[in-house]
Amino acid sequence: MMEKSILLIGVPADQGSRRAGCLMGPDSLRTANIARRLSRLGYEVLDDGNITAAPADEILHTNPNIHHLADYAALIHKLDQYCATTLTNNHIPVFMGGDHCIAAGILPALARTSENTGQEQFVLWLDAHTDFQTLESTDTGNLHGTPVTYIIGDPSFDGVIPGPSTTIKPENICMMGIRSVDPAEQARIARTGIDIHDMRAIDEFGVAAPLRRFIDRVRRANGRLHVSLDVDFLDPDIAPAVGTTVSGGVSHREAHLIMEILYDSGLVTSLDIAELNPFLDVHGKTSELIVDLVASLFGQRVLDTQRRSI
Ligand code: Z70
Ligand code: MN
Ligand code: MN
Ligand code: MN
Repeated sequence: MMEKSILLIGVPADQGSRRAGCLMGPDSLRTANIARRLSRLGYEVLDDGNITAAPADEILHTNPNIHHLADYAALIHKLDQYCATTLTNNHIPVFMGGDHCIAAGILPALARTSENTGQEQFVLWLDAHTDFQTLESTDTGNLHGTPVTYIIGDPSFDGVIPGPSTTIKPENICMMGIRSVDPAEQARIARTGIDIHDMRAIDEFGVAAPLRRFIDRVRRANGRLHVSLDVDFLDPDIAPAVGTTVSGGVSHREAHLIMEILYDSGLVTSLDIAELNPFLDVHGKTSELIVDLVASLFGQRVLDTQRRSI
């Protein structure tokens, strides 16, 4: 997949939490020269500008904490339409968020495309959080905590907002970096077949072995692999530009290794970058780190002559 051109798409959405700033994410990544870094690796890089959904009248829900539900539905619809009309197999889409709500719009559309080509859609979810709240269980009411529930299909959305056109199979999702799970998320997660590697597992076994096992599953299934990168996956010391920092995150070296192994697999078909809040950054260092990681995902390496057997 990696010989194709890259399509950058900005999604400056920040209704998913009560902390403003993620809407600056796309422009911060552009300022950190994401396009130039990728073209230097030999890709044709196109920037399709930003996708926004018009503000919608609030939908009242029985859970009084929920806010911006109508905006969530509008964003999902807009992204779904965009993917259906614009994406082709000629480009690898790189969605620059925006908070993690964007995944709820992107993934059902990607899964539909995969279904059309007879392939399975897989997702590598890199995050401190499982984002496994439902409309009923969320106590913060922050919808960026719900996209995984939405994409696998959940009755709490039925009759409230339109559900995903195509669902993702829970067993096709692998999560890494997890270190903050709400009580309401625990029981539901245990019931799904999601492959979860929390920080305890990473400390014991590292990132390479579990990632390679997941990649093998994707390859055996002739799958398409989407990478969803929540900036809070990284340790806040190296990536402070997120609203919900959780200490004890993935290191600079572990993160690059993940990206390098993913590149070597040749299986990555799409990427989203979520939760980058440049308002909270220190001299742009988080945006620069993210661009550096994206470069590793697309083939940047330390030595030109590097050879590796997987
Ligand atoms: C918590 C909630 C969350 C991202 C924070 C946090 C959710 N589970 N997700 N940052 N990306 O509010 O539901
Ligand atoms: Mn997230
Ligand atoms: Mn998170
Ligand atoms: Mn596993």
